[in-house]
Amino acid sequence: MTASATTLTPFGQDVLQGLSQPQPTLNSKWFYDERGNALFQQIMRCPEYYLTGAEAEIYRSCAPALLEELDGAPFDLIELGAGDGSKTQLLIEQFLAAGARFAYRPIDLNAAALAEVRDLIGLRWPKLEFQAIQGDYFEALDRLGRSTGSRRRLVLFPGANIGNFHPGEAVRMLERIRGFLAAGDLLLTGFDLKKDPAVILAAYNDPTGHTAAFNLNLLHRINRELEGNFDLDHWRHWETYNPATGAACSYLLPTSAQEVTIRALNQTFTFRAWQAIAVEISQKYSLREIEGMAEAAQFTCLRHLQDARGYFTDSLWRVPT
Ligand code: AVI
Repeated sequence: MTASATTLTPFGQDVLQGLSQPQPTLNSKWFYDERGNALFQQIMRCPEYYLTGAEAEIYRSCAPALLEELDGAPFDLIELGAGDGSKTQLLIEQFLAAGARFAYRPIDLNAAALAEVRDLIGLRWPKLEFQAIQGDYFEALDRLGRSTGSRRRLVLFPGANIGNFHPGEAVRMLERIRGFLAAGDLLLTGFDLKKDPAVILAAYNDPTGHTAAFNLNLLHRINRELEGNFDLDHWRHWETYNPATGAACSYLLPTSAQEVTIRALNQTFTFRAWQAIAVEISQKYSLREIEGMAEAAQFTCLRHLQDARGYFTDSLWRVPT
């Protein structure tokens, strides 16, 4: 008998649903358990994974452009997915040096990451108004409430996290964020740009194997948390990039036929040799496509802040009056 969906954790429910589809799928949002977070930190240090360095370069110099749009008014700096907060510290440094009046309110699912950010901020800038909000983006935004417009909001959505949603879902997500903002509020979103496919493929195929370990960790997680018996020696990470659609996709491939029992789901899944499990999309965009998304989500695209190589953009949008 299949485990009833109501007795399962959200992770279990999602795995059951994903692996039962004709094209088996696992959602990349489950990558980030403790080991997954540590592996992602290693990926961000890989020279091939250019995204982190490119965005840090942008954050190091983008404060004047942001402050100009805020017109000297006090504001809330809300960050969706704070991670270790290191890029945002680059921004905070510049905001404080320019005499800006603001509070920093990072949102993250990961309580440990938020505690680290709180300690860091407390140490460097003890007088800065700070509120960490733990939860998924919308739950946390709900807790903050809708913008009243009396205090401006600058929302940061960094790290190309938007790329982990299919383009249609991404627009719906941006529309939902807009629902928490008032006219004049700003959204700065990190998008990875279309470029030489070889550069993109190398970023998701580092020779040290951190990306492979990161993706395969999802099967480890199923084994650990849902009593699965995936045999990791028979699974491989595989990356593709389609320059026509801009989708970089990760798959997990069994090198021989596999029968996998997941006890918490009361289910056995069979996989033919090389039958892929789709695990992640990392969508790449052109500047034009980003402008189209801004329009579709009813924002005004103000400007693209790019790194010197033109690999990445943090696109600045405003809620129109
Ligand atoms: C978090 N996210 C933006 C990363 C990306 O580039 O899609 C996750 C990642 N997957 C493999 N490497 C990094």
